[in-house]
Amino acid sequence: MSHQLIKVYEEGQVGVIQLNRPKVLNALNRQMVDEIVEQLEVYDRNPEIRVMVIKGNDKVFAAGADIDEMLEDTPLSIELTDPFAVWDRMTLIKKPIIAAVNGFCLGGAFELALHCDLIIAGEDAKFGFPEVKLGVMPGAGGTQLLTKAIGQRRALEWIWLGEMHDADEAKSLGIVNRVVAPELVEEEAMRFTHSLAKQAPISVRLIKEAVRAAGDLPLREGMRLERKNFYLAFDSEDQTEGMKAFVEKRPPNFKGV
Ligand code: CO8
Repeated sequence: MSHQLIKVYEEGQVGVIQLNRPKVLNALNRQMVDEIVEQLEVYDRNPEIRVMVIKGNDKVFAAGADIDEMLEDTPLSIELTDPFAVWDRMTLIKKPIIAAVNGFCLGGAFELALHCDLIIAGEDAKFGFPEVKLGVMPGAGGTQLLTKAIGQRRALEWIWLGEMHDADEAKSLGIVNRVVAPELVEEEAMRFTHSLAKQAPISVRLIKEAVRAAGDLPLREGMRLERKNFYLAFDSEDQTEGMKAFVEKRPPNFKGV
């Protein structure tokens, strides 16, 4: 698949997607979002890939949706083309997705990072939803994902005021997992993803499904799903390997089957 607005490469079992419109601070136009989601789906189907990373460059993750592209939109034009529907497909990705964030992570880009399972950020990262200042609002899941992450009152404050928030604040609220020096973001993200790629891949995806369901399902249904996934793990060779390795006092060698 050829890409124009993202770069794609693999490092071992980690698939990396780099946003690549540096002249406009990686502003996300519709083609770029389509390319990102299509590549995530390609990696999700590729048995050689166990974890994915989405990153910007060392100065900026992305400064939000492409404002120039939105200027001509009318209610009917976007109803008919439904450009944000592609975001639903991101919620169906089964393998882990890690966002590596330097610099601005605003608007649609913050939504992209919130759709990821974990965020590793540099001390220079700035998160926020400035849409209110443009007379609009988040449209790719921001009101839902931020609210689930930090609760209604704080989410309203962030989205109403449209201010930028630094990485330490985002970490203290549970939005960001790890904060490191700006020049170490990539290294830390790759270190993390390579160690995650060593875990049993079937366990990792079953865990993702169960944990993500906790945000949507009532407790009893969530527990039912967890139990089913636990039972399902016993159909994998990796379950036998993991338990055998423990008994034999050696590290496991997981194959993802
Ligand atoms: N869209 C288009 N172009 C942009 C964007 C953007 N979001 N952000 C920056 N650029 C362009 C600038 O126009 C400028 O281009 P040029 O050099 O041709 O003038 C270039 O990038 C560099 O930007 P600045 O000169 O402004 O750089 P500064 O360092 O002075 O400022 C800021 C950086 C503060 C990040 C500033 O660029 C800014 O405020 N950008 C807009 C941020 C914003 O409002 N983002 C939200 C957009 S709305 C949105 O995301 C809705 C989401 C809906 C669903 C998601 C769909 C993908």
